[in-house]
Amino acid sequence: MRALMMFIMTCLVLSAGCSNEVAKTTDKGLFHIQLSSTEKLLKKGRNEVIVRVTDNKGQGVDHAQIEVAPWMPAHRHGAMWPPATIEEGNGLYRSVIALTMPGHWELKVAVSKGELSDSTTFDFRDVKD
Ligand SMILES: [Cu+2]
Repeated sequence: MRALMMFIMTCLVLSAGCSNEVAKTTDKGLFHIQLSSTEKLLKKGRNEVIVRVTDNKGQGVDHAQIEVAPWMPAHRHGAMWPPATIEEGNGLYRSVIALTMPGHWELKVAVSKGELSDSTTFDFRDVKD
């Protein structure tokens, strides 16, 4: 049991800090958001991130408004440039996120489509240079 807990904890830490793919369901449960990158998620500087948005049936959500907002809680500031997000089709959106410093960053991703809007916040505890 203890070993299992350790295993789960390690996976959680890895999925938040080390991998280049993370996924979460939005706060109201309306959408599922997956972030992925060919490089580490996230690093200081320029990050090109694919945002995949699916609904509760696993279908890609097209023509949604996607807002990506980085925030550094310890210093109470965001990014110098708001991330640009471009729709690619099939529920995929490409976002360029420029982070000005290493450290703990939060990334709030908000999705709105028609009457529906929902968001979630991803946590990146150790953004490196
Ligand atoms: Cu800062």
